[in-house]
Amino acid sequence: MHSVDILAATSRQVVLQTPETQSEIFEYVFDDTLLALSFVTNIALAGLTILFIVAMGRGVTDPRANLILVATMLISIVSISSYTALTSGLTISFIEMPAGHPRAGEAVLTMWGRYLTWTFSTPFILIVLGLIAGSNLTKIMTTCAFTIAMCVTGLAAALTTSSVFMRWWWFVISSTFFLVIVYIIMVDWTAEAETTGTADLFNTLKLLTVIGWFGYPILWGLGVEGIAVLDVAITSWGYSVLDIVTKYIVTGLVVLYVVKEPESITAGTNYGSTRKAVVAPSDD
Ligand code: RET
Repeated sequence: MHSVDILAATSRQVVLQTPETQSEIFEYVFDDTLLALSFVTNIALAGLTILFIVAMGRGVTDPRANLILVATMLISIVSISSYTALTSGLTISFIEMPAGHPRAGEAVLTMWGRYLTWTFSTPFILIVLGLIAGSNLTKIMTTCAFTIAMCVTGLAAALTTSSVFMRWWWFVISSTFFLVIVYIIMVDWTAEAETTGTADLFNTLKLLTVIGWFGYPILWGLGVEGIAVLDVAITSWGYSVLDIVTKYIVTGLVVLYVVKEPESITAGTNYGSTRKAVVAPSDD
């Protein structure tokens, strides 16, 4: 073979090994059926969850109950966008791992869009939990700020290529923020839910959330971002299954409770009004 042909063949192989353009990444995702299914399943589930909330929430009149329903819907709205971005290859990159990483020097598929979009979805999960517990604005805002910090530093951990130490240092920072959230859920909100009268539902949501959320850093550590004992498709399915528990199952339980508009979560027509005398118009 002519040396130019050999060169062309070799470079084609390199392109095949490390997809770079968005369309190459798109093709790569669909060549791996398991990986593609981990995305597409979640698009379908997020869509169904949105329809479920709309169908179930039609007759709800209390503004606080509606606020909880809108917040649950936003979790799935972010999710459908997040998984669409992953499927299209927009938020996936092949990133070269630094020396000391088990796959050092290799370009590894990184679903960085996951960490980015959790920044927008997890605050809504916490708003829902905080409202169900009957907590105050300060604590709800605190958990939202810490989850944003956790996700952004998690994104930094995944994208850092200068040194393995720095990747794990970001991981430690992110985990510290995570523990603040766990503390507020386990201590403050658990006690508040008791007083509010929502303890039954809250305790179930708490278990699903706290146990489910711990799964994410564990997967990060075991997957290609961390010590790389799990391959990309398995890691991706791991995250997708955790998403099913922490988003759609949590949403389902919340919606079934909230649509009955029990006194423990309602607040009357004046709730959230920005003017003193404005109340919702009555039906008569
Ligand atoms: C990372 C890695 C760095 C350390 C920690 C993490 C935690 C992530 C969590 C994500 C939860 C996501 C959810 C998404 C639903 O849409 C970023 C993996 C602590 C807890 C619930």
